[in-house]
Amino acid sequence: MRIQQITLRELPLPLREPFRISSGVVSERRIFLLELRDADGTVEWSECVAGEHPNYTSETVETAWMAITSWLAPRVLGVDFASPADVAPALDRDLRGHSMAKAAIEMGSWGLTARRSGVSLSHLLGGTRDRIITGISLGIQANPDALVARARAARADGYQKIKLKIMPGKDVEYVGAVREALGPDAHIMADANSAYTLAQADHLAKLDAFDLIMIEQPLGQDDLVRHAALQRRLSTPICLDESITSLDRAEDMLTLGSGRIINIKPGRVGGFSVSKAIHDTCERANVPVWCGGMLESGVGRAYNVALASLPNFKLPGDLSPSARYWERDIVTPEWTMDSDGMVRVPRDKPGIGVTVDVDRIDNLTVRREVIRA
Ligand code: OSB
Ligand code: MG
Repeated sequence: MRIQQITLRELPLPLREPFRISSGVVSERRIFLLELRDADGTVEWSECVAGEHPNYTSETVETAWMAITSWLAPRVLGVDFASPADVAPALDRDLRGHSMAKAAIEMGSWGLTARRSGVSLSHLLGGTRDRIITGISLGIQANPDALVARARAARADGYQKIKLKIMPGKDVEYVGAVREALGPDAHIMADANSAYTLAQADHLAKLDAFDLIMIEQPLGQDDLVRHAALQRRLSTPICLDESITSLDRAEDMLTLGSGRIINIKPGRVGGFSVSKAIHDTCERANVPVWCGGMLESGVGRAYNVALASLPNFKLPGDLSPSARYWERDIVTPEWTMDSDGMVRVPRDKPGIGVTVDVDRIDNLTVRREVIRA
């Protein structure tokens, strides 16, 4: 593989409804796409999942755009890579941070390689699943009744896991109302996006009463030590999201007992090579993983679906179908969910398995930059 040209594009895509987490709200995603062109003319698309504001990680669309154009793209353009596994080390050498920017190129290299080889991305990664168990992530609502209504609708749609965003003041009462409404068999979890401190451990322990499958990232975004202390006080398993930024941090979690589950988002850890390494390490340690989401368009979703087809992705992913997010997605076919809450892995199609609707993207694009070898 030798990437000759990378085209960056930004296109605003309004969410069907605003998505609120403890640290902020987004109503319109700034979708950030890369189009990678190989020396042999093959093209594949990837997505940079950086946010509008630095409220989830420190990266944003602006910082990622700068990192890719100034530092990262020049490291891969015109360079022969025997394997996409060689791309991450080339991007990481003496270049700290910027994981989502790196991941957009690194994952694109896997997509491009799959496309060139005529195999599906899932096959190239070593995936084994044909269908992914699917969950939904419900944003913070104005009151418990509004959340219950959305949770009921999600259950009726077939989602196999319902994740409730929480924050201080919108937690025990909200989660309790959903458990009460859906009954004891529903798979429910909560995600705090770092909204609590260890001083609130007694309060968080009240969530143990609701038999949640996990609580995601209750404490600091870079914390492992306090999560270990909190895990000793909770019966509910802690799942780490923000805190796991590398294979080292995943190993630290296992060593310290900071959690029992990992949400792998390939953008957060710098791409597929690290995602696979975390997956393999967790598999050996008997720790299940699942694939999180960043409100991706159908392009980013293709990468998440391929990753989630690896065997230790044992829990439902935040991989909802296109219609949960968008009036209309930018890929054909759109991502759909079967009535039993499963998303199909396009293992019979080359590359990422969906086609980008280029005419539509051209109309939506508000910023474009081409970089050549
Ligand atoms: O914490 O998992 C999170 C979206 C933006 C930032 C952080 C998170 C999320 C989600 C969305 O939960 C999941 C999805 O894409 O459906
Ligand atoms: Mg999360």
